Amino acid sequence: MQKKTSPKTSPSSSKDEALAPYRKDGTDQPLTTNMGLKVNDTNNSLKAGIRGGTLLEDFLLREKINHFDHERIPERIVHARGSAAHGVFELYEAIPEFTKAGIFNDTSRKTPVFTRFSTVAGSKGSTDLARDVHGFAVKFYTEEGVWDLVGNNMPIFFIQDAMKFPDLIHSVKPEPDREIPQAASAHDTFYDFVSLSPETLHNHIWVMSDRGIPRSLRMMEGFGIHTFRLINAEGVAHFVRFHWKPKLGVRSVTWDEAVKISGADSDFHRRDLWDAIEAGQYPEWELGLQIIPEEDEHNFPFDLLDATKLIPEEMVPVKIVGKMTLNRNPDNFFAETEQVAYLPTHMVPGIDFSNDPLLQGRLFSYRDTQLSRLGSVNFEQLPINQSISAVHNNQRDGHMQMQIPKGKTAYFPNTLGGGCPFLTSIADGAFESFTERVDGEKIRARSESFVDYYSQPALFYRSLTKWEQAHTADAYTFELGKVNYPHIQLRMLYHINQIDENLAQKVAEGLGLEVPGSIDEPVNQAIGPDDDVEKMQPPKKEVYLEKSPALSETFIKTSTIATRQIAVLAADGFDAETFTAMNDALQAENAMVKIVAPHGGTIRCSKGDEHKVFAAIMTTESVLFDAIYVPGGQPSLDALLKKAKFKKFVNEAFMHCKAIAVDGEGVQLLDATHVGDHKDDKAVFVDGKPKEFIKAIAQHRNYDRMEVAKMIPA
Ligand code: HDD
Repeated sequence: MQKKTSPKTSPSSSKDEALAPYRKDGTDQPLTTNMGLKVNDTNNSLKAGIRGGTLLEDFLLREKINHFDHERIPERIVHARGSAAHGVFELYEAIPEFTKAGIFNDTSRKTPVFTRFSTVAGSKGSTDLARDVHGFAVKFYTEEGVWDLVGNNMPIFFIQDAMKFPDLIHSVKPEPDREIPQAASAHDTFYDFVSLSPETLHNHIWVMSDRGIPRSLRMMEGFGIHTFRLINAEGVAHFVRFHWKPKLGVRSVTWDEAVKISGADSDFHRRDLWDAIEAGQYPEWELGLQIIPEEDEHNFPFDLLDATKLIPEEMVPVKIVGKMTLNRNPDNFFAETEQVAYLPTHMVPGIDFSNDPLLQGRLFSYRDTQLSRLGSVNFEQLPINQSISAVHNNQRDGHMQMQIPKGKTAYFPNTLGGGCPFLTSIADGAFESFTERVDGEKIRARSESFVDYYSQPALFYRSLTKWEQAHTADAYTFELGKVNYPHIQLRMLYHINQIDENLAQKVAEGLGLEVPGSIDEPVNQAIGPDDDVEKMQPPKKEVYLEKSPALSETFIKTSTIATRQIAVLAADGFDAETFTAMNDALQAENAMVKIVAPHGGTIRCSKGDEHKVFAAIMTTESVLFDAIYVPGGQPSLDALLKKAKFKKFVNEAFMHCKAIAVDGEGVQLLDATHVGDHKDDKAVFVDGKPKEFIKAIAQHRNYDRMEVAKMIPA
């Protein structure tokens, strides 16, 4: 057999170019059937007489309806609700000492990416504002093959072993008898499961915190969660955890806003991502690595293979190595966002798995699920899923085979095909699994090193600011308040008390219950009937780090207000001068300034110029905006004061601790609301003050106002 060597491939550097031949554009084209037959009527079926029955012969009718009847595919079993965008990953500095992966060695590359964000529990059409973990899946089309980093916006997961995944998901999905509730964890079955599976408590407290309700998909961190491996050219491995750090900082909405946004605009996140990219405001995340030498594996007070534990950044710093920019919206939601298939097994040389038992199970699940979702083993031939590096192998046929493999041979080894496609040596870039030494007895059990369920939720809670803690306590109270079984509420209170006694006390008060000192059921259902129950009971929490500032949303500092939505409340006759000064200042910072008026269409300023109204007050809500500005002008104020919803708009923004600025007569609107008594608030600006207003918007909220805000009935 002839020995071949790897040719230097020059794959298309751009996924965009690779997708081009698949794009279809009907502009200036005749309407045809699927066979290219031109059509002169697509409105009427073929009938036996003008008022007669439709003929079976009507193949035009049958083709059109038959295709329509089969337009839907099953939604993802989890992460069904999602939004995605194309972009690029650029490396800041090569790291050959850690990995031979091309993507981490060549700073001249612009690796195309396709990134999909999602919620977990809800259906495809559910609200974006569900309190939930958010998926953060990145497909890197690298020159060596596709690498998928399929992560979430939280650095840990609910469970430690993939074996429990179906149980976790069945418990959080709508209850099977009544299919209620949609896209919500606040129900009996979820808390029955969580309270019996204390390994879930860490991810659970993250969901209860503001991280569960992001302001924007562009303002979330992302995490690969599991410990992976980086392998360098010498075959030396380091453990690694992947982090995405958003340039816009981490920001959230309040629960009250989330509930209201779900009604006002349930596509809030999807629209926000789309609009920002269309406006050229491309979201960016830096990629960071926590790198741990193999020999340090056991130097932590937790197990690196346990996906319910994070590695505090104070223990292992995050090394920033590159940047992802999302710069192009998909052309077609179904073809791209729906059909994209992320597989943790889409891996490239220089990166590898660890023995994390959650990751190991995922390695099976994702390929498997595409069969019921996309319907064929050929799903990787779909344009969005194709690699930009050449694909040749002996896999053949199957539903919807799109390729026409040439030649006689579809097996290896062969001589009739000249030994092709041929094998590549490791030195020439073939994938090689890390040669880890494995020695152990076959065993179906959980490692004792995984049995610590309270230390990290407690660390997380201790590391939050006062207002983050308050929101978290409210979220527990809300969620458990929806549980109909006191024994489940009590089991949860028992666990929360192990995490933090003050937190448990607050939640218990809200529920009207006492925190129990003990509970009857064994609380560690990770164990089986044959395990040593005593040994595997959750121990008390350990404090190995008092606080990890990186766990608070306030950790990533940012002063930008780019893409923040500013509502200008105005009507005919608003003051042109002060409006122009404020508008110019906000636009200069790339904020999105939008006039909300008593009616749609246009309004005129004091100079007589026409200004386009973004929304009539009746069609929008305060919760959809980040800040409010009210220009002066008596005729404008007279009109605003006649509609009560403008007052509600302002009261709500104040209650949600947002920045509010007014100029001149604009103060009359404040005086007609609860803000009138709080004009000295540090994020309320009488007489404009664009600079200070901008600073306050960048702070996102003035939570010093929290206690006052609680008293506002909005
Ligand atoms: Fe998963 C989808 C993230 C554990 C089984 N998962 C899915 C998506 C994300 C994650 C972001 C959506 C991808 C997309 O946008 O299409 N999943 C995670 C993370 C996990 C995790 C961060 C733990 C660290 N998942 C996990 C386990 C299993 C699955 C343990 C099964 C044993 N996940 C699936 C799935 C999905 C999926 C059923 C549904 C759709 C898909 O795969 O393509 O296979």
